[in-house]
Amino acid sequence: VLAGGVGAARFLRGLHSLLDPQRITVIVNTGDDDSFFGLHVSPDVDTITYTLAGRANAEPGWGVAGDSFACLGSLAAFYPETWFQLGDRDLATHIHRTDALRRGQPLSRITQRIAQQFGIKTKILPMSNDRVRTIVHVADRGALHFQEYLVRDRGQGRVEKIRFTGVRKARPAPGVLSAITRANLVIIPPSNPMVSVFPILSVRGIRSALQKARVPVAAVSPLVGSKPIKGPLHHMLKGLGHEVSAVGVAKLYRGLVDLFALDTSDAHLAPRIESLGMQPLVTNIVMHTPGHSQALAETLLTELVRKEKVTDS
Ligand code: FO1
Repeated sequence: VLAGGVGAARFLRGLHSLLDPQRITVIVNTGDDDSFFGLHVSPDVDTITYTLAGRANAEPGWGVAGDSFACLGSLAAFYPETWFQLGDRDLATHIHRTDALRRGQPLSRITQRIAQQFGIKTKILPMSNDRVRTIVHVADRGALHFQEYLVRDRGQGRVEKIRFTGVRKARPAPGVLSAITRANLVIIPPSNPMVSVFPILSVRGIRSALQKARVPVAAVSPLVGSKPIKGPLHHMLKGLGHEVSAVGVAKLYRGLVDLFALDTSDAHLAPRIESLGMQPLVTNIVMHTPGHSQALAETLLTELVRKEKVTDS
């Protein structure tokens, strides 16, 4: 599974209830990692970890359920900017991660240890141990770190360009390429393609490993109608000249994805998905409850296994 944050985490929660968790490997975007108060925060990795551990906030989906914010309140005395809501329990994760990084441990090993600590059997791999940062160029505001764009500025402004600094030199984390090569199926859950999935695909060797793997690849639309389930994807698609619909997203995955799931309310777009060379799968993609997550994962798995059999024969 190639994962961004909340959408991917909710999908994984469903997949977890259907498969042996040890058979699942998640390759997670680290382009939106950032540093706050000298601490290394990996929002997507943590969202997946907390969700799979059953410890995530139900809404908005990130952070630890029931967390308090006493430390952040006290930090406000020393730092002018405390717009990134880091809870007390969440901070323990960042303190440990930062400490271990300073001792020279790779992010992948630290991520695995944190996952173990949370009782998770699924392998969670950061896309790379090397530093990659998503930079969003916004009209009149210039180049912003992803969290500044998304959280501080609430995704406002016209997006002119998106860059992943460091990605050319970044190597996939140990286990990433072999997970793709050995996979039976690859799934891209409903995540923002431009800032959650493309950073992963831009790391050297990952896209080509996927293309060579010859296993069915499925993606789920992160849009329902012209609205994202979460986040500012519609502004990004529009700003960069793409169609703001499931078709616009599917086009970004052309040549990579075999099966594209789109919402029942977008059923009329299915023929256009088909003309891109992908099999459309019309289903309910909005995951309000664990039941929805399981139903979506089950529908996708059933269809993918069928494809796998067709490909094998
Ligand atoms: N998203 C917000 O909209 N506001 C926040 O204050 C915020 C804090 C935060 C803290 C820890 C964490 O792991 C994630 C957090 N997020 C917050 C979510 C996150 O930054 C984004 O949703 C992802 O980067 C996008 O995948």
